[in-house]
Amino acid sequence: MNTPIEAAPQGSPALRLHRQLVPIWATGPGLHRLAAVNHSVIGVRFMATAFVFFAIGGVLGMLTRVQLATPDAAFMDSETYNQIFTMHGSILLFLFAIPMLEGIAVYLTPKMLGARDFAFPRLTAYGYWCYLFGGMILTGSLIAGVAPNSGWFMYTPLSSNVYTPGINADVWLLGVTFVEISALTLSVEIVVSILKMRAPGMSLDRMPIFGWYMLVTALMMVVAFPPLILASILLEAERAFGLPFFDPRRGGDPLLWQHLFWLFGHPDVYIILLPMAGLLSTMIPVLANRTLIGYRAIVVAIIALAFVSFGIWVHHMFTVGIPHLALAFFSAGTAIVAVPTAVQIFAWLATLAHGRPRWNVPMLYVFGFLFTFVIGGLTGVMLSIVPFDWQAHDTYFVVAHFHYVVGGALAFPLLAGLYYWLPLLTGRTAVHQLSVPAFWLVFIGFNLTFFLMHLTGLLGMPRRIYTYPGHEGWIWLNLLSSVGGFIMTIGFGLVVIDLLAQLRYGRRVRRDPWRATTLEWAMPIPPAPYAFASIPHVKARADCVASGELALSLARGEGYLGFARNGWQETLGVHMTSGAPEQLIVLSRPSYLPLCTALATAATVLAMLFQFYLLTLAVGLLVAGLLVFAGQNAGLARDYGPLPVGHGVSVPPHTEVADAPPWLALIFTLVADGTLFTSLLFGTLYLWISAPNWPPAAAPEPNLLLVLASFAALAIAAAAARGSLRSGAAGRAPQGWIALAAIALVAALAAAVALIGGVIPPPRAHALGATASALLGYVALHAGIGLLFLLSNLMRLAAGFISRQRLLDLRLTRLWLDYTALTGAVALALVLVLPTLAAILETRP
Ligand code: HAS
Ligand code: CU
Repeated sequence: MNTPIEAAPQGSPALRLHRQLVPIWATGPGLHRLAAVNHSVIGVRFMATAFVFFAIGGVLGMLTRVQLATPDAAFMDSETYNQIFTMHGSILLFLFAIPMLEGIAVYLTPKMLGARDFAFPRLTAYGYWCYLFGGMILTGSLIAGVAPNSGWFMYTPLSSNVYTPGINADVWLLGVTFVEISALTLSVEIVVSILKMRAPGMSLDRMPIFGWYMLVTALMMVVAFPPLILASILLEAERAFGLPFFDPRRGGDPLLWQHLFWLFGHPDVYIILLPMAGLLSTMIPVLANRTLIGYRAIVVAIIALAFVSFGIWVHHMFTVGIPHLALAFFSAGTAIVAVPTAVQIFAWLATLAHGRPRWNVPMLYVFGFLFTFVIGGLTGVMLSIVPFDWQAHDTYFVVAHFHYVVGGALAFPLLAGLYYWLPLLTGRTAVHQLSVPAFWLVFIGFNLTFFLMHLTGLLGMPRRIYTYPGHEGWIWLNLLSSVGGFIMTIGFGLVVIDLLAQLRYGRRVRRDPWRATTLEWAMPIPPAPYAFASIPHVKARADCVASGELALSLARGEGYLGFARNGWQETLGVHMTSGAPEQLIVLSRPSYLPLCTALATAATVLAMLFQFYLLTLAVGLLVAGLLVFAGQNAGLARDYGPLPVGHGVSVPPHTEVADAPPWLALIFTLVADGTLFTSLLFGTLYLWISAPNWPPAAAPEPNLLLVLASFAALAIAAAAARGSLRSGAAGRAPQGWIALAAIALVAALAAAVALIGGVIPPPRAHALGATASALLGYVALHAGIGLLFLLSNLMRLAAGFISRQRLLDLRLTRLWLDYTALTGAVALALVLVLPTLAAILETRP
């Protein structure tokens, strides 16, 4: 798939350039494939793996339909059913939906934006391996019969050790967190790549609409995943070490889990929707033969949607006992979310109405999407009305709602996209004999299965029951739902056969079969590993490009960077808003390190799962070591100054500019980290305000001296990092400052650990002690990571990667230590005042 079938004549400029670039960018054969970092390769792996998990999740769903087809069925027992429906939901949401959108983002975004690759190729590869191993751990548990069994939302106290004593829940908490951390790294990478790595001239308002969708989605991911990651860590700490965050007998609160979970869970549904809507907004104009109507309105709508979606999570909790005023607020907020969604629906309909639509297979799926999604959206608005939700909550009506929206928003656009973009991946167009019947089977099966669930739900059938008695009037509805499920499955089977037939027998195409207007078609297909032989200059909105003609000129090297230099994998970095060329980004080469680091990370997760904590520590340190090592030869070991990039433009390499990708990446990582920290503060204050059994019996007295010492040490470390940066900039040796920062960090770490040791009430006895030790643990962890930054600085100074012009490393360390000192101050202050806060409470039983 790496060799384009460009039949350029011998010695033509295009062929010569191709021959120069391929050895630089290609992934090696055989075992070298394990070292692949190229976005096309990793993107395809992500999507293919996600499809495998889709099949597994789908089979599990069918098993539940077999069990529920008839009343009092004995096909499986309740425990097996619990594992199967939990894994069905968890696999489809965490191992299919999110990774699939990551795969699409990785594969398509650079190509649509006119870049040669993503900003951190090795990180992409690491993210993929973590996803694969995390997915294997989760599905493996199913084979071992210890799969998670408390539902995809893992509600406490059901998932606490009292009710789920085995390792089932731990598998979920650790496995899903592992996969989420990989998703988080990718989301940071997506944001940075979209902001910095576009074709020159592509200002933000010239970005193809898909770029906007991915940017908003990735930003949402940066802030949506941390609450769930935190919740999982806290619950795992409760299960493994007895810290009672969710145990009401010891000052915890099971509802805290629900808040943190839905704080992630609700935005997550739009995180799934938006990339698919992005695909639709890209395809529909091409299929309708006219430009998208309402580009600006859509951009505004999705930004609004992103904001609103973080404020309405409580609609999943209308029945838990929320004050009336709050119910009204969250209900109104939820209903309002229909507006930005409607803006997009109407923009698509208008584009279709004003164009000359082609009625082909992708269009058939677009129709399938519109039909199902609108029904699902409308039932969503019904559920946003509190009195209705009180009736329908936890019934099959909700199951019908979310299958309509998820199926509508994910399955149909995805299949439309697959038929649309597969020629790009494979160089072949569809065969079509099977496509149309396959569509109708999926469509009819889908609606039969899920439409009837509205009725079963309104008749009162609850969710998550493994069987039901025969006299409730639910029998035929359930049977028909199951029949529908089989029809849909046969449909999906046909789709797979159809796509395989396309791979094998499809007609070969050389470029742009759709007369598309976005840049991913402005290259020979299938794409070469370097994507663009030279990088285009964008003069108008980048979804109005004559891709076919542009492709020829780019292949001849007439754009930017139409040459090979030093064997570097080069691409251009631009100003974030204006799109003016600003830096030459030199990307990292294929390496086995991502695979090794992911293996070590998986070992850490497994060691934790089986409670070998010393081993956990050892392999955890190995992961840290590998990460530091991986950073050792990143960047360039000497100063270059401005280098020519073509068209008379010269820009410095990214190592010599302020706004380099790693700098932005750290900023967005800290945004994610800060969200996690804020969630921890929220959790602490939430328990203080509303958990039962507060205040604790013991009167705690934090050690003021240690708290002050720890804070002072963090401040000294941050100041020393500034000193190190200043002397680096002045051309002096910063090693002394680095040593001072390290000593201060060790002192801060020691003080935080000592404070944890002395926490009263003991962390296991009451949530007050547990939250205090969690806050202190946060400080200690960040101080520890700060030490890794300093270590890396020393090693890279010695290896010549840091100079007066190349200060990125020292700036990154300064930023990290500033953040550590800032959050440390807040955390330490809270630990200090928590006991006083607790003391002012009335005793709550
Ligand atoms: Fe949802 C539960 C409300 C969209 C996914 N949703 C879920 C769950 C999932 C999910 C997975 O308020 C269950 C989780 C679990 O396991 O418990 N949802 C909404 C609303 C929208 C919505 C208002 N959901 C989605 C999307 C999803 C998704 C998108 C995945 C991709 N959802 C809820 C509520 C619950 C819920 C409650 C909790 C239920 C419970 O009790 O547990 C909106 O974003 C939908 C907007 C879209 C439209 C269609 C197009 C718009 C047009 C414009 C005209 C329409 C108007 C409205 C002006 C509305 C065509 C008129 C209103 C009428 C009713 C006629
Ligand atoms: Cu929701």
